Amino acid sequence: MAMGYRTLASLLLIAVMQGGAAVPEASEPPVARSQATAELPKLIVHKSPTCGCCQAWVGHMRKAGFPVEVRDTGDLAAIKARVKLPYGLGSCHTAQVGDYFVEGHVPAEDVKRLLAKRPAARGLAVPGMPIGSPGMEQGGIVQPYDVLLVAPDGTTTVFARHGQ
Ligand SMILES: [Cu+2]
Repeated sequence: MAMGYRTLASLLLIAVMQGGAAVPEASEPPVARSQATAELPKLIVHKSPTCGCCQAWVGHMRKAGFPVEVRDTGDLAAIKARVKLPYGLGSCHTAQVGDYFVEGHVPAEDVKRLLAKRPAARGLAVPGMPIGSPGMEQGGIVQPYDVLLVAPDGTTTVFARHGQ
């Protein structure tokens, strides 16, 4: 092994210090923030009325500039079926932006990149509720997680990695 653990750890630390908490797939230019923020479409968030971390995620998205409409519901399963969320990718809330779904605690920056790239896809998903994702903050702990891009055929690829 050419690179010791310590070296690797310090490289990772440098990456984080340079603002590289999120590692987008290679070869994608960063989204021009001002442009993306100026034209953000409405985000519709379906959630149960008692979900606290859902509301925290709504706050995260609003802070990032998204106009958010919250729709409380007792039947999230019906929403997930309607937007064609594949089985096993579910989380506590389901949002819609344009023709895409945004399932779970997806960081706003990834939704912005989705809207800038406009890939043929059903949407983005963070299955479960990873600690440290937006709306799931607990101290400084970040449980590494992936944001998945769900293709029109329901298969997934990694859209962004966080917490690594
Ligand atoms: Cu949650």
